[in-house]
Amino acid sequence: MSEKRTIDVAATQMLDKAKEIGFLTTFDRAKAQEPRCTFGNTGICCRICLQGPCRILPKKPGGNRGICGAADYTIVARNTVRYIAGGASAHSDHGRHIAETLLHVAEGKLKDYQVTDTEKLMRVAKKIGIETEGRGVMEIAKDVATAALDEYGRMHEEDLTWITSNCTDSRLEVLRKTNIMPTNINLSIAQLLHQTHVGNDSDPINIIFGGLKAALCDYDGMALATDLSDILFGTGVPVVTEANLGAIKADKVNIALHGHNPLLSQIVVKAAREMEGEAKAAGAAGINLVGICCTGNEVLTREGVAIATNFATQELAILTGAMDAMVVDVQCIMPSLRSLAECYHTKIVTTMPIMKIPGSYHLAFDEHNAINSAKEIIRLAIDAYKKRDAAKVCIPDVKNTVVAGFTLESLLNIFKQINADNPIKVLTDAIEAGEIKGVALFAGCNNLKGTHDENHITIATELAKNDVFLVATGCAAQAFAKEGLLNGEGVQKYAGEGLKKFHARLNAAAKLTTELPLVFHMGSCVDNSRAQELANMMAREMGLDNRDIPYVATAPEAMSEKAVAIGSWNVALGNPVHVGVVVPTVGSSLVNDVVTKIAEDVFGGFFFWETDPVKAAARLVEILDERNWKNAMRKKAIQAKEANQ
Ligand code: NFS
Ligand code: SF4
Repeated sequence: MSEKRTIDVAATQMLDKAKEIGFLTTFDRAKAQEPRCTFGNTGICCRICLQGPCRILPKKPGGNRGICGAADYTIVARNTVRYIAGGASAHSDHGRHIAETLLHVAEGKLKDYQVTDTEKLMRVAKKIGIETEGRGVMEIAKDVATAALDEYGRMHEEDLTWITSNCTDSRLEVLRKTNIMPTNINLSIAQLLHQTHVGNDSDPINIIFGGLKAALCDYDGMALATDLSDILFGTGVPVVTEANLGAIKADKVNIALHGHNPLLSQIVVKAAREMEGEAKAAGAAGINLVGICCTGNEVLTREGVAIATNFATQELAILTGAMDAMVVDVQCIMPSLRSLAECYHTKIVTTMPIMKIPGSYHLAFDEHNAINSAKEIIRLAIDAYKKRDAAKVCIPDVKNTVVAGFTLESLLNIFKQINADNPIKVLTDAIEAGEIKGVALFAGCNNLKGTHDENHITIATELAKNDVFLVATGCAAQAFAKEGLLNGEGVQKYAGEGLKKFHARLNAAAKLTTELPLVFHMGSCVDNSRAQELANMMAREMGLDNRDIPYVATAPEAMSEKAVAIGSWNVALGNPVHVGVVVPTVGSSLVNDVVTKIAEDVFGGFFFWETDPVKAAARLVEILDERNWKNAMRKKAIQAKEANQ
């Protein structure tokens, strides 16, 4: 564990304050967990049945296997894929919730939601093969929602629609040949839990392939979540806002939107705009919404709401003393928020039936009465504001300008200003000309096994220096937002000459009121599907399978089960994936070799672990160089062959 806690100046100030007043934060708790148990750390501890925990003790006679006889490779493989099952459940359940909402909108059952982006609805309908000609918007929306819901429980063996309609043909062939193409999200996840039950599958390869199948369900669930959220709430366009704890305003009613599901937060944004008057009547200058984690990314992308902070520093937003309410939905919400809030006037409001915190205020969010639910929450915040203790307020004066909202559509719109007929060619041409080396996706969390945000920033600046085009989602994108990488100054500071030239061309064409950022913020973690769509477009344009395109992914501070699922489907879809923490597969050299080496032969994609951010960046650049070199050679060979004919 690193000695330095964070590279975030605002967070450092708040952590010093926490120390001063004797608060223990997640940073202290991370320290308290050291040293870690080697068995757990490397993945060779099994707790799958009640005879466990069984650990692999190679030197003890009889100890080199679990009580049932499970070897290290079985235990490691099972543990790993169970992370995937957890992640895929979270993402796909989120998608299901959105799909249900769209269905109910189409059926006229929900008055507070609408189809906002009909253009996207039409595009998605066409993509998945739903007739649009001469049909009404609600009719089409109903079919799209039904098709999405069918992914979860269809009884017929048909490949999942969002995978087949997004992936390239050559990639679909790989997925089918390797027998990992799912036909039913819920089935594959349940089957994976069955597969890894005590006394079931002990073949590590078979277990890993079962895991990849569930990982593809994670991809499918998030791809449909992105599409349907855009249909319901609009597809984001470039927005300018700010990020870091300095976005919290001393003179306003501050409400943090935290979690992942946009169904509630979108309505809170709407309600807040209508309730400025009530806040003013309470003596505040108005209502200030800020985002944390992926709910924050959702409302940033669509509504330009500022970012307060990311996962590891969520508690610190309360420590500012000016957070009046924190409204949470699902995922990545620390249970510790409640006890911290007790020392302040802050109201923690849980809203979802599967996410409650003992002692916090639970307001069951009801889609049928969404706007009233949202107003009730805002009134709680206004009431809390009245009880705020001004003496306790201490907001770090730290924030950066953020240019975000780069859904794939809005990014392509910029490319379109240069090449109206074939926008993606703007990117692939720049790669083929050697101006930029390729694309790197930054995804995932914070992990306090390292210094908060350090891996994100170091790897991104190193890649920028090496002319890599950068896109980001999740808490990685929020790290960049806070540290000033999501604005034009970031380009001047960190980009190499080639990347600078490419950006200059985009800036000239985009004609926005502000310069484009160094890293393009593509949204929340479910929006990794947007980045994958970008990769698929690159593959189609370059006439290559995904295994050959200069595209890499990195999760510099991966933490959640969802991150494991995302990384795994990236590998299955042909992408090299860096992870910046040591993962619990290293306890079995066999499993570790399969996911870091053999995976490349089968899928083209593979994992690599590297905790040193400079080394990780160098390796990512090397991979891009290698793919570019191979493509250039291939092109030369074709040209030579053509010349000989
Ligand atoms: Ni992704 Fe987004 Fe953050 Fe990690 Fe959690 S908020 S869904 S899981 S911690 S990036
Ligand atoms: Fe031990 Fe086997 Fe049970 Fe795992 S499944 S806890 S290795 S007996």
